[in-house]
Amino acid sequence: MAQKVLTHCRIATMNKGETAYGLIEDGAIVLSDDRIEWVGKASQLPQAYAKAQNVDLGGRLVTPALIDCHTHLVFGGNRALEFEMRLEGATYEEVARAGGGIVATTSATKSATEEELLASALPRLDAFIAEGVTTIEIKSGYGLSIEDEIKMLKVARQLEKERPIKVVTSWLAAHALPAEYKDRDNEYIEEIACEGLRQAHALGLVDAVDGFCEGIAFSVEQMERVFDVAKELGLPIKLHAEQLSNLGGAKMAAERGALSADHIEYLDAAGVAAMAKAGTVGTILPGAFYTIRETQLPPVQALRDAGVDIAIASDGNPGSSPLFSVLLTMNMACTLFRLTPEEALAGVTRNAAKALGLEEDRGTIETGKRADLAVWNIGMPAELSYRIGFNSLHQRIFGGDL
Ligand code: DI6
Ligand code: FE
Repeated sequence: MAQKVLTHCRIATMNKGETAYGLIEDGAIVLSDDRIEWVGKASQLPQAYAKAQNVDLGGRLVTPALIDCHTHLVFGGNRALEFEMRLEGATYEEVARAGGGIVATTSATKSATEEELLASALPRLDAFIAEGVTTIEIKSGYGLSIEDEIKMLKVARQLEKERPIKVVTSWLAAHALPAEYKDRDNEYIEEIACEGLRQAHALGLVDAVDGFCEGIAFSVEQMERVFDVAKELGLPIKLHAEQLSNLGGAKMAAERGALSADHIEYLDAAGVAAMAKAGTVGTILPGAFYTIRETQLPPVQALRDAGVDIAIASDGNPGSSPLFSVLLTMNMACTLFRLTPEEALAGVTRNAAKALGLEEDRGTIETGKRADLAVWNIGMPAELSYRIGFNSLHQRIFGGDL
C-alpha cells in the first residue's frame, strides 16, 4: 500500500463544524492509495504513520480539489459574433430567437468530428486542471439529434482517458429546439430527448439528466416527460431553471428529488421551499449572470435561510458564459452574488460534490474520502476568492497522485 503523509500545512477541510472552513492549523494528512486515511493536527498524528513517506508542504494551505458541477465544455466553434451583436444592443433572448445562440453552436458541433471536438475541448479542460479541478461535469446539448448528442458525450468520456480527471456526464438534449422540429417541440421531446436518452444510457454515457426549462426552450410539462424516462432508467436529474423567467421548473425538479436546480435567478419562495425539503442543491452561475448582464440576483439570502446548499459553477459554454476558470467563478460569486469566500469555496467543493451526487466520496478532506486535494501558495482560504484572474495553485493531487 502506497502511503504518504502530508505535513507542515494548514488544512481547509471544508467539513461543517465549529471552525470556519473546517480549518486545521499545523495539520497532517495521510494518503493511502487513492484515499484519505487520516487527517488532523500534526501533533496528534498516530505513531503508526511515522515511517510513511513524508511530504513537507512548507506551510501552504490545502483544500479539497475543486469541482465544477455545471459546464458545457464540449462544443464546436465559438460565439464571438454573438458577443459583438450583444454589444451592439441585442439581448441574449433576441439572439436566440433570431436563430443564433445555442442553435448556432449546434451547427458547428454537428459538423465537427469527435476528434475535432476533443481537440478543442482539451485546452479548456487543461485550464481547469491548472486551477486544481479534479472533477468536472460536462453536458451534451449542442447536438440536438440522437447521433450528435451521443457524439458529444463520447467526447466527454474520452477526456477522462486523456487527462487525470473525473468527468460526470449529463444528457441535455432538451436544451433547444433544432430547426427541423420547428413547431413540433413535443415530437422533439419524444423522438430525440427521450428516445436518445434510452440509447445513450444503454451505451453507458449518461450519469444524470438535465434540461433547459425556459420560455425559449422547454416547458415544465415537457421536462417532466424527459424526467419520467430518467426515472425509468434510474438516473438522477437536474435542471436549468428560472434563468430568465419563473416557470416553476426548480420546484417540479425538486419534487422529483433533483440533485440540483441551476441558475435560479427568478426562483420564488415556493421553489426555495421545495428545494429545501428535497435537499436539492441550488447551483448559481455568476458567469452567465455577468455575460448576459442579468440584473435579477438569485435569492441567495432566501436559500441560506431555508438551508439550501449552494454550489457555484462556471457554466463554461460558448454563449452565455465563456468562462473557463473556477477561481474567477469564486471571485464573481462573492462580488456579484455576495457569497462569503467560505460559501464560495464550499460551492466548488462540498456542495458541488453534492450537486453531482458524489458527496460521500469527495468534496471535503475526511477519512475515507478520495484523495483529491489542492495545495495553494497562500495562507488564508479567502485569498482564493479575493484575487481576480490569478492562480495560486502549487500542486494538484488526484487520487493520491502528487
Ligand atoms: N443556459 C445556459 O446558460 C447555457 N445553456 C442554458 O440552458 C447557455 C448555452 C448557450 O448559450 O450556448
Ligand atoms: Fe448551463
